[in-house]
Amino acid sequence: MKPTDYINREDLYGAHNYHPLPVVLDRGEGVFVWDVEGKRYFDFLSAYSAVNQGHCHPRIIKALVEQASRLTLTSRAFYAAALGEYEEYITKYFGYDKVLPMNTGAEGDETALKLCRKWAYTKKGIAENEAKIIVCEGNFHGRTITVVSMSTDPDSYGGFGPFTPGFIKIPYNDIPALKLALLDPNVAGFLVEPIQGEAGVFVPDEGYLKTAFDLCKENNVLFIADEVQTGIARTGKLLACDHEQVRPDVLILGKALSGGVYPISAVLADNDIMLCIKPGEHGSTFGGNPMAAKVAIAALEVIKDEKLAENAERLGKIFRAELLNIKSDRIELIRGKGLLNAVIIRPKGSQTAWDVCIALKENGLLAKPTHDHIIRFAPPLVITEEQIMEAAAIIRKTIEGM
Ligand code: IF1
Repeated sequence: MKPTDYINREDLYGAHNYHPLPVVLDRGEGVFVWDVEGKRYFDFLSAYSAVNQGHCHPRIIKALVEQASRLTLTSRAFYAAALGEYEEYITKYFGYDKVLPMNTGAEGDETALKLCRKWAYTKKGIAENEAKIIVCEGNFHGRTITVVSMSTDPDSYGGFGPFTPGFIKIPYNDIPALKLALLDPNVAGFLVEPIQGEAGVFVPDEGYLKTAFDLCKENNVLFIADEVQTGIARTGKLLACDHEQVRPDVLILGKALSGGVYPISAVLADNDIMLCIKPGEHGSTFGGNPMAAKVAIAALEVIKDEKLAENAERLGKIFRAELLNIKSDRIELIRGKGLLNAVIIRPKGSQTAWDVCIALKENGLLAKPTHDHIIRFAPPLVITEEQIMEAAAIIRKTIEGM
């Protein structure tokens, strides 16, 4: 089969809810993926930061395979040997009393919203059905109806109404707007991404998260961090909130919690909050299954043992410096933290970020445009200095040649 045969088959039998770059991948290892014709690429998307530990990390795959042949799923109707081990491991790792395991990031966000509402009624004393949660314009938290109800992106919410009520939308990185919204006594939570991914790796001003956190505390409002994309070493710290020494009341993780081998998400909180949800009030068939438990432990061990946060911090600086060296009027701005970076492309004629990504692909590097003019660069965190220099050279050659 030729690449176009694979593409046409997906087109014919799959829903058209994506518009992929025309490359058909078949194999991955570390920072590299190979297409069906055997051509090798640097993966500078890392499955939207799910593959922080690199493709097919041997330690994570070993955990997966071992547990797969032992016990995969029990449901939560019974206890499972692996679950408690994982719960103890992850809560100590991130420093919270409790974890609630789910599968996808969107489910993690949904779980956090439900937890926040329960807490509002049982602890804060808000009247039933009156709780409000503040969210930020430009957010991305997933694809479910409630989650797109929070969205301000017409592509995400358009045509999917009616929507879930109870959200107040304020501009991101805007403390006065947050102060104003917090005047409403029915506010129970503030849900925020420490860096907005979909908005184009939008890094807020220094001090924004800390000030927002303090304001939430003053108003007895839960600070809920969606670290599905920014968490697990991506931005140069274990959590992006660590850059400002903020400890969220509710922490949502996903993506790299599995190293990209399996859908695993989690919500972490202390007892006072987490125990507001009682037996039978929330759950999932697959959430916290034995395979997920073992995979997540291995994925988190790799982050620590291979010092991936430190690597992201160090190589992120080198990478941004290399990008700044590119001599091209096509680059408007470079921004990011650790190895979550974006280049804003200045349009030229009809050429967009998409065309740049096509050219990058031809030169052996995969990246994905977001919006018309932004390219996200987020390689696996196991990348070496030599590899990042090679990748930066590809980006330079490509952009300078356009
Ligand atoms: C897609 C973006 C990234 C997320 C945050 C929750 C979720 C995501 C902060 C939901 C998911 C993804 C999913 C992916 C595109 C993508 C994305 F461009 F849309 F913004 F990563 F940058 N919170 N992000 O970023 O997690 O339910 O998907 O497991 O194809 O929709 P999920």
